[in-house]
Amino acid sequence: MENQVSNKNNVVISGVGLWTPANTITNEELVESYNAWATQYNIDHAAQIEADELSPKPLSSAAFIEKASGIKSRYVYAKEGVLDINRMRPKLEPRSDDELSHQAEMAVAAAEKALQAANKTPADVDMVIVACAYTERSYPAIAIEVQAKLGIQGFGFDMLVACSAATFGLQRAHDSVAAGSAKCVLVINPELTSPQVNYTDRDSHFIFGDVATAVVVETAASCQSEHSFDVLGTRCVTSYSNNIRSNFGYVARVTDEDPFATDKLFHQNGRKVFKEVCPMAAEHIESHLNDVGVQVSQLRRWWLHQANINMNLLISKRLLGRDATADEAPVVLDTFANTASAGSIIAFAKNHEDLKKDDIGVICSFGAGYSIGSLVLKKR
Ligand code: CO8
Repeated sequence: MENQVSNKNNVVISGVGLWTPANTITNEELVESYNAWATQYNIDHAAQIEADELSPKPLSSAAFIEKASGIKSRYVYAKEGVLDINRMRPKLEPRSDDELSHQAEMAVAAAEKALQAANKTPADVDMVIVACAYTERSYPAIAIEVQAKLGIQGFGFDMLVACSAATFGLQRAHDSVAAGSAKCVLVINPELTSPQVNYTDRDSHFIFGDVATAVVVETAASCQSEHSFDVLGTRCVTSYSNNIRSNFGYVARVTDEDPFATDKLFHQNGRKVFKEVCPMAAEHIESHLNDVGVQVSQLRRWWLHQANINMNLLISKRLLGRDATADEAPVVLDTFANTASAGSIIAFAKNHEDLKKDDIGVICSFGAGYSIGSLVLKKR
């Protein structure tokens, strides 16, 4: 079933912006710090480990990380603290209520680039969606803070859909423009993931990076961009799963739990996620293409979610019957790692200007929830 509102306006994507933090952490740096932490832990807990009361912490390996995930390095908003074995988390300076929040700062930087690409100014925008995996506070919405900073009239709101936040946000933007409730929407994904990463968990310490992306969605009639895309269709689906979870939340105050305990950070059953999500994503893309009358063989580009290179290879191979080339399904995981909902948008930002008129591509995200979102785009 197509998640489509009746179209009053033709909707286009007219600009995309990518803001990349200045700091990087390579696999080697991360593994060296994790292994030093694990070794110290094992020394400190030698008696309990000997008595079988505790398990020793296993060592990590840069070679494993690259082979299992395709990740070589990641960007982080703040590097200080992450590699310090007495801290194992980033160190951010708190900001007062009168200062721009960290996430709004990231969002504004990406939004300005997207507006420039779309040849728009804040005066053209009337709706701001901040869509990401976490927001650093509940209210006022980060989107409204961004709206104020950029001087945008209209309205804004935040939405959280983990790795599918960007595509779900783009569907909200598309539907609003199609229905006429907004003329020009900024969908921004300030993915500040590092505060939620458990850098003492060997299975997940390497997965995530920080980044911000932004996309401008508007009517075809108002578009003045050099590179724009008709939105042929959007589709979102969710199916409940506990296999990717973070229990961090405001209720911890009254359940008397440690708000930063291991289960409050990102954790997953990665193998199960891999096995269950790949077929779901492949079927999702196939049926979406089918419903908008596009053959898989017609796809010029796949801007896929960037969680794991082997997942992307499997999904595209299932549909194409062969491996997709790097030109067909670009990978940004090696340098960005998994950036939650921003991954497919980074792939789009870095790989869309070469498409020719009428070339067709698909943006598809998949992740926690489970959630899957896609947009089929045609170059104008
Ligand atoms: N170093 C060395 N060895 C390791 C390491 C390591 N770092 N980690 C695991 N191993 C070992 C394991 O212990 C295991 O050993 P053994 O065979 O002896 O048991 C062996 O290597 C294989 O381990 P796995 O089975 O865990 O390894 P996989 O090959 O399955 O790869 C992956 C692990 C990379 C995690 C893989 O399963 C994967 O990518 N799965 C998909 C995960 C995914 O897409 N998740 C989506 C999460 S993102 C999301 O939805 C958004 C959440 C919101 C953002 C959160 C921000 C913080």
